[in-house]
Amino acid sequence: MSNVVRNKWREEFSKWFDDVLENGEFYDYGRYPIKGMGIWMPYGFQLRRRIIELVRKELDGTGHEEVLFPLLIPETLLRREKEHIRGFEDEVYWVTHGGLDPLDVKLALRPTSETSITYMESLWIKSYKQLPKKYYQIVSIFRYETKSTRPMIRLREVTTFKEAHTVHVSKEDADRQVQEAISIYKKIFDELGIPYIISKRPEWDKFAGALYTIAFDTIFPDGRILQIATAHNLGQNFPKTFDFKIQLEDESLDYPWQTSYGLSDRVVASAIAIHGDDIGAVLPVNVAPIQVVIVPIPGKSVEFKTILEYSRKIESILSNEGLRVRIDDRGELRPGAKFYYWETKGVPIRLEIGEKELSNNTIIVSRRDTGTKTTVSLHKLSEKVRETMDSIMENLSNRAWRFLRENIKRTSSLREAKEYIESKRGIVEVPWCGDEKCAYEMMEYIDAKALGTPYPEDDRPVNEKCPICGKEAKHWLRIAKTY
Ligand code: P5A
Ligand code: ZN
Repeated sequence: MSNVVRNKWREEFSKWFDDVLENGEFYDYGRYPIKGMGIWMPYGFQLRRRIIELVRKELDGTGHEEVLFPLLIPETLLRREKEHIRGFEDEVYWVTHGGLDPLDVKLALRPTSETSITYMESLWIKSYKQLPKKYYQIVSIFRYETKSTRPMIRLREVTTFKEAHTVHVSKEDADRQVQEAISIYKKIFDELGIPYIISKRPEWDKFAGALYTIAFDTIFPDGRILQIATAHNLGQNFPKTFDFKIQLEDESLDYPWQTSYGLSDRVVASAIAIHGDDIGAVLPVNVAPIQVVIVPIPGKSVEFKTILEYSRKIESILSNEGLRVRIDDRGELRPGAKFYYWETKGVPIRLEIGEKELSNNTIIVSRRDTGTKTTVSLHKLSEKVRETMDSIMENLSNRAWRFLRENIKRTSSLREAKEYIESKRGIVEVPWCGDEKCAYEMMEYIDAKALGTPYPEDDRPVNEKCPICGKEAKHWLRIAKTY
């Protein structure tokens, strides 16, 4: 179609993303008069809702209980854990007044909920018998982000913040919980065909107040890396500051161990961005608000009404099977314009029905991902649609995983690493002694950010020297241009 720019998806990705959110009517961003805050429009809201349903299903199915905490956190609670507040100090929005009255205690719009949840847990949980405890909530959080804001990707109001918070008797249990979080996130991302690499974040980049942080990163079409989820072992840090002790099996008292893990609107952004093409989005089939669109095509020798009737019959067959189907019966639009409209929105399957199909009792099935068209007879339609849905999902996932794998380069030459990042972005893995200073020098030279080291840890020796200090390397350090 006319306004398709070649390679726009990869080469002008930011523009592509803004245009798709707007033209696809997903999300209105940049017009609301507060930076970093956007509006979920009906179509985008449906996509978001289905992704949330998927997240809920996985969490509910693994013994997590959904809760809802207040948006406001008193300053006194937020300041208890010192590392935590140091990490968030310059990102907190404060409520200072109620009407005209200044408040005695300032209230924070939660930037995350470790402090408020731990406070209440300290009142609820008294014994090892109540553990493990796994809570989660899906809420808005507020962070006064200083890096440049972007729709869904770096928000100041994160509207789809899923935060899980768990409590355990021992460090080992908390470690195991981090493993469970990882396997839950793998499942969710696999269902969406979103590829990922898992890294242990370096000490200087772990979550404020955590013992360690494990992160999921994905690659965007422009080769930049986006953190799409994190899981933290929080140790006993928060319980210690809230005097939160539990009775153990041997009747002694001790602080419990915690984890937290989260994901956000970034997952919706990834579902839209990663599988797209120069025309627009291509949505993962299982969360697409509309999975099949039917476009009746006017013919010369039959009335449009008759084609429409045949289309409605097909619609009811498919929707009776639980598929999300829509007929585009708008009279004023030409078929080509309708095709383009639904392509931008990423509808995975289009059925085209004209006079020829009507007289032969057939349907044209067109795939959004490959553009392939197949004619099938009516009695084979359901089967064909199901099969095509599976095949699209598999293709999207394979394509995305291939792109991620093709954009990771292991090299012991810093110059090669720098050239790689400059020419195609992606991720480089360089030998590293483990010293923070060496990592900073490498990041500065390559002009990119350290994601951390591969997780789970690779037992095989690196057998390379740190290119900065010349000492034996302990790890491969991943470095990339990030969002
Ligand atoms: C884990 C959940 C936490 O806040 N507390 C509760 C822990 N971790 S985190 O890494 O800081 O955030 C979790 C994930 O949320 C996404 N995210 C954002 N998405 C959009 N805009 C933002 N400003 C933003 N900040 C964080 C990231 O995917 C992050 O991994
Ligand atoms: Zn070194």
